[in-house]
Amino acid sequence: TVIAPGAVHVPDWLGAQRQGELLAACRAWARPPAGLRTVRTPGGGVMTARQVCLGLHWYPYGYARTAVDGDGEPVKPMPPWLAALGREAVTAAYGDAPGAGAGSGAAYDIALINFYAGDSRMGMHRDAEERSTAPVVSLSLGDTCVFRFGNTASRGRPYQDVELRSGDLFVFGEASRLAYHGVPKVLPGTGPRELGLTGRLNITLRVGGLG
Ligand code: MD5
Ligand code: FE
Repeated sequence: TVIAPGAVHVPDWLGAQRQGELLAACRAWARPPAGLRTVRTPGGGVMTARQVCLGLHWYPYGYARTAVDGDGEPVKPMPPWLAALGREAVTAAYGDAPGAGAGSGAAYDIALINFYAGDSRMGMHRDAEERSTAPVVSLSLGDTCVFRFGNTASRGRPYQDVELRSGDLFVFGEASRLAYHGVPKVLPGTGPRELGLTGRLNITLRVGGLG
């Protein structure tokens, strides 16, 4: 479903087996060193979603090679299979016409994994720390959330609220790459029972273009 130019939602893209495999990998990445951490914001607040990074470590507002606001250890590498999943996702969303959603064609080299407990939220923001214009690939596991997809001018209206469920793919590229967005609500207890996850995980795959 095309939500806006360049913003494509593909419900139920990951089947049960691939969801289980991705969750198991996320649990391994969440362990120290450079594991799951609480992100502190420059204003002295904390993000309610906890995060672990692969490839490069995101912090407000940049990227680093070590967990600068965590334990200081080197960030875990981006596995080639996850980079390949990013390419596959872009093709699933945009088709394989030459140049479709292309960006530079560079490899997906950053993954940000956000864990949302039942009361976690993410305020409206845009993702502008990457130097590449390649689409951001978003994969959801566990509980359903309300995802708020806004506009490029401000945090406010107009926006559209879309429910993202376990296994859903969302690709943000082209005119939607710099849109404001957030997660106003997680719907506890709505994930697939057999997955065995309490809460929600979101995995975003990105091309840094940061050398
Ligand atoms: C989430 N994560 O559900 C979302 C999904 C983040 C974040 O927002 O920064 O980790 S990714 C949503 C996204 C990414 C890039 C561009 C746009 C949306 N967009 O243009 O709307 O945890
Ligand atoms: Fe974001």
